[in-house]
Amino acid sequence: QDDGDGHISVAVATRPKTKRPPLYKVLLLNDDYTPMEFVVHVLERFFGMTHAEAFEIMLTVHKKGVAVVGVFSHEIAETKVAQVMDFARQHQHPLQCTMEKE
Ligand code: NFA
Repeated sequence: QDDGDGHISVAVATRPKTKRPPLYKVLLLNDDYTPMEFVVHVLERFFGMTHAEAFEIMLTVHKKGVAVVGVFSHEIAETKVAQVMDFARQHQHPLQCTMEKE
């Protein structure tokens, strides 16, 4: 279309994109020393799992080496990781918790 000044304009359809914040997986890693009951307690306390859920996820970590224990915003994921790492250190267990972008 001629805009009147001799230039040609081309209409390009755009979709209004609503950007959602990225989500982060919180991962629990297996080790040879942290007691199973301690891991179950961590999952109940910091991730709101029932005892049965916590036991199941603990066994998955124990058998497979790692499992996703939750998916959160960056800030919540960082807080969960810090809470688990602090709690493990306080009890002198080598339990490791990390996060990664989904
Ligand atoms: N592997 C640990 C043990 O046999 C249990 C464990 C499970 C540790 C999940 C860390 C994470 N005591």
